[in-house]
Amino acid sequence: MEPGEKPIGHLYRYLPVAQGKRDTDKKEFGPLKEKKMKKAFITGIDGQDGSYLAEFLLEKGYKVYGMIRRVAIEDPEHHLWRIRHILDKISLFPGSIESYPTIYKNIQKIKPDECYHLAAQSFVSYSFEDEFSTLNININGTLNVLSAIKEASPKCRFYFAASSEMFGKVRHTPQNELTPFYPRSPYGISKVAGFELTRNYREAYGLFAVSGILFNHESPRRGFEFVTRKITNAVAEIKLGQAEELRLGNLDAKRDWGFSGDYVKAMWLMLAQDKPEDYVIATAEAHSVREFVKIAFDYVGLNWKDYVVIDKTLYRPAEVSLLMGDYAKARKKLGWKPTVKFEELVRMMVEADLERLSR
Ligand code: F7E
Repeated sequence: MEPGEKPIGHLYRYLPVAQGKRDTDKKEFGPLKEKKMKKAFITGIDGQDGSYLAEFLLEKGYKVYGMIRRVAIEDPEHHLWRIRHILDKISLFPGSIESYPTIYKNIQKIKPDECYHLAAQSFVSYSFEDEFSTLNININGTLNVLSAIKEASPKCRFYFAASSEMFGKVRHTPQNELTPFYPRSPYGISKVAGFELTRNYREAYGLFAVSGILFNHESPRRGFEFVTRKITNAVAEIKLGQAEELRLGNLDAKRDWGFSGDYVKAMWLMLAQDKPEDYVIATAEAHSVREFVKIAFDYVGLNWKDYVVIDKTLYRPAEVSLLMGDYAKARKKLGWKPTVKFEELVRMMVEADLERLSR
């Protein structure tokens, strides 16, 4: 917050550091305890993964800082619903990954022990419509965060949210850390650039910087534009008589879908290792969009064929047909494995949407 600027609504109390109110923190935790607490800085804290990660790190005893866009502060009900329940336990800064000065300022002030860079334009479909902003935000955003850490807090451990979309058109299944990249979308290309930047900052400047190559991961907090949430939300609406059909694109695409809550633990484990290395995080199972649809409709006792309409305009100009990850390295070195199976994930999401829409 700039000097002289007025606090924005009730978020005033959620921005203690940004407003130079650090003694509030001291009162809460005491100077000694605060010193011992690890500090984590999360970009994209208001997204699906950011919210689970913030909860996880709070439970581990971290002091959690997040950067959110000014638009989120202006409209917290709409933008901060995933972290509403922990707003009084975290410190939020307004800022954008597109602006080097804001990131530098925040990182210099906080001096975090760990930085989780999750913020991005993450909707693959949209990246075909606006490839310029996707590449700009995702590539420059990652460069800005890496550079700010190098300059302001070089001991800070850095996590980059890479993606299975980097594999794109695959020749071998399953994919692991050695599988070559062949991205099929501006989004995938931007993530390859972020992955390479992360590697280069590790090798050239000695940062503890790692990439988690995460396959699709979902939850009841998933954005409504992604196919899983679009399906579970529509299934709940149809069941409750609030909608009549569900329009979808390619039902044959296969993905390796896991639970976001499991995947954030892997991010933390990657930064807790002695050596910085990249890891694939997945479930090693692939299912089609059609299977997801069928299980979701079956769960509420409806036949999906009566409601799903194929809409060719929802097909992508270049599709990724099949992704399935081999997480053997993460299992061996991090001791990580997924705990939520595919069918359980679908049920969890349908149940949550039914519950929300019935309120
Ligand atoms: O699409 C097909 C679509 O948008 C999955 C992001 O988190 O995971 C995600 O990327 C599949 C595609 O996710 C619709 O063509 C059919 O084959 O849910 P999605 P995504 O593109 O796989 C990766 C790992 C990331 O890193 C990304 O950030 O579903 N599909 N019909 C559809 N997809 C959508 N969105 N909407 C449809 O109507």
